[in-house]
Amino acid sequence: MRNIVVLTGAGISAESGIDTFRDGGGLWERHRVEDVATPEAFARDPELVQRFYDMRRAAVQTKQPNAAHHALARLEAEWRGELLIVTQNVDDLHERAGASRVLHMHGTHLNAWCTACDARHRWTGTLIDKPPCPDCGEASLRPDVVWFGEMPYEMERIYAALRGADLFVAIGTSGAVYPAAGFVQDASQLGARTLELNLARSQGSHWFDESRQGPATQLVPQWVEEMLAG
Ligand code: BV8
Repeated sequence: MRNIVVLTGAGISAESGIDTFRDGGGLWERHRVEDVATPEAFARDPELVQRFYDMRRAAVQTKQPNAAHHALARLEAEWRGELLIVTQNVDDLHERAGASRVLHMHGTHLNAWCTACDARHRWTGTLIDKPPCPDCGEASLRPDVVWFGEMPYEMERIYAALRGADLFVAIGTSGAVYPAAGFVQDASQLGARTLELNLARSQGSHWFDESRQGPATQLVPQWVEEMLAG
């Protein structure tokens, strides 16, 4: 057991006070996906979309990584083999907990992407006021997140890591969104052992060799202790 791929979702950041999407009171209860998280929505009403992401970008900067983020950063530092974190989250809590091998397959809140010159810029402020791109000066900045119908980032590196994985672990994800929700089947077919750590059984729970239920801040440090003791 050397190479581990960990997939994380909104559930790992829930105890840091970041809303999940589908749980009670989640983002999708207050906003319609098709109004705020598709390229069509952005073309139709860019102000509504920019306000939605400006709100979330400001909020994430007031939150702190929790024990689950810190435990994964510790595993990265102390594990004898390779650990890669593939996250669906657009927050930076994995990195702020000290992890460095993190792929954001759905982008990040803290970047702005210029659709005129394709440059990406670290961004902590707002975009609704149409600020000029620092490179080309065009007012063409959008959130650097992957919307529904858009191609996720880093797919080649993710599939390469899945091909080399001995263990695939999914943490805090409902298994509702593809292609991420299909990784457990890919990993399983490629011979990896699969483990789910989630508050409740996910939609893909039956694909996992083992599923443990509970809050991430309890399950993840426990699992990391087991791995480092093994
Ligand atoms: C694409 C960024 C082509 C923006 C996001 C196949 C079948 C059906 C549909 C499709 C398909 N293939 C593609 C689609 C279409 C679509 C899709 O999947 N639709 C769904 C709704 C059916 N997918 C796409 O459009 C994707 N693009 O497919 O391009 C392609 C095809 C093949 C290969 C390459 C490309 C792009 C999807 C990305 C959209 N952008 N985010 C933003 O953040 O605003 S998705 C967004 O929602 C998140 O990133 C995440 O992916 C998803 C939310 O899911 P979770 O993170 O799991 O969160 P959720 O709230 O659902 O669940 C939380 C879980 O945590 C729960 O299980 C809960 O029990 C648990 N939990 C809660 N608290 C805790 C906890 N666990 C532990 N501790 C706790 N305390």
